[in-house]
Amino acid sequence: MGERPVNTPVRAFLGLGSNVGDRTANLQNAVEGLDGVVAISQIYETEPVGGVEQNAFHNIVVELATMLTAEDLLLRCHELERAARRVREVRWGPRTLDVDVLLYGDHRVETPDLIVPHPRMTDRNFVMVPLLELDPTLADHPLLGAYDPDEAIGAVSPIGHLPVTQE
Ligand code: GSY
Repeated sequence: MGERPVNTPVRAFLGLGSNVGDRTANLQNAVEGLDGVVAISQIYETEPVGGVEQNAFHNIVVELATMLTAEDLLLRCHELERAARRVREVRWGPRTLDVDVLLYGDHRVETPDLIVPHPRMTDRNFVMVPLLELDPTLADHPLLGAYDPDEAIGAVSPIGHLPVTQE
């Protein structure tokens, strides 16, 4: 895998989703557990993707300046999912919190546990719409394939921002 340059933070993007319980609170709690948050997209209410009948998701994308390696960032994502008391559910089914590493700078990562860029991200409007809201130039990211909103799956609509957290 590509390593993080020593002492230089990496610009990483995480995709977060929830469709069980208080969806916005689940996202807010997760964001509060992250270090190095640079920007947070609006919350989007999104049509479930994956074929299982279930509630609409709330999705956001978060930009980080992180000193973690990609693998440690993935471990942090898993900790946040555990903290949300996520239980291992039906594949593609409902979940209190899902946190995916979408991009890790310009690094390609391929380990048994993690593939970055996230392999299906350009097929999914619930990922690409909040990502491009944060930085439209990411449509030209060297490691991403073409994104066509009309070809990608799942309707999305913005519903506002997470409550601002006071330090
Ligand atoms: O891949 C993340 C979990 N997930 C989602 C999601 O976050 N949003 C929508 N709209 N559909 C989803 N299907 C799965 S699985």
